[in-house]
Amino acid sequence: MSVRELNETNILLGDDQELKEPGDYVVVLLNDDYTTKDFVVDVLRMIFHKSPEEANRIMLSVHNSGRGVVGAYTWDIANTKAWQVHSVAKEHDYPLRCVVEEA
Ligand code: TYC
Repeated sequence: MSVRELNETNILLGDDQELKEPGDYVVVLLNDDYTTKDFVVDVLRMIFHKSPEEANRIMLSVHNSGRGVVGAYTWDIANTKAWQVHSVAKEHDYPLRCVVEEA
């Protein structure tokens, strides 16, 4: 391991390591042909705490372009929200999917 950086907490990081800041992971919602628009709006409101207007805007953007960023979170929160989306979608027999990506 070579020394690349000595950060402010004095943790020695290797070349392949870096400190991630909160909000470094985005939840990306994916379009499909079966999930209803109303259900997607409900998910965006309940799980991501979006306003009705913002939820509708994001839903339509994903519907039209195939995918779209819902928000940026810590790794834990992004993955918890993705799990919640898949869980509630499965409960209602919808194929709605999202992915977590590094920002
Ligand atoms: N394309 C879906 C429909 O026409 C709506 C939809 C929007 C589904 C966004 C998923 O992430 C999604 N009913």
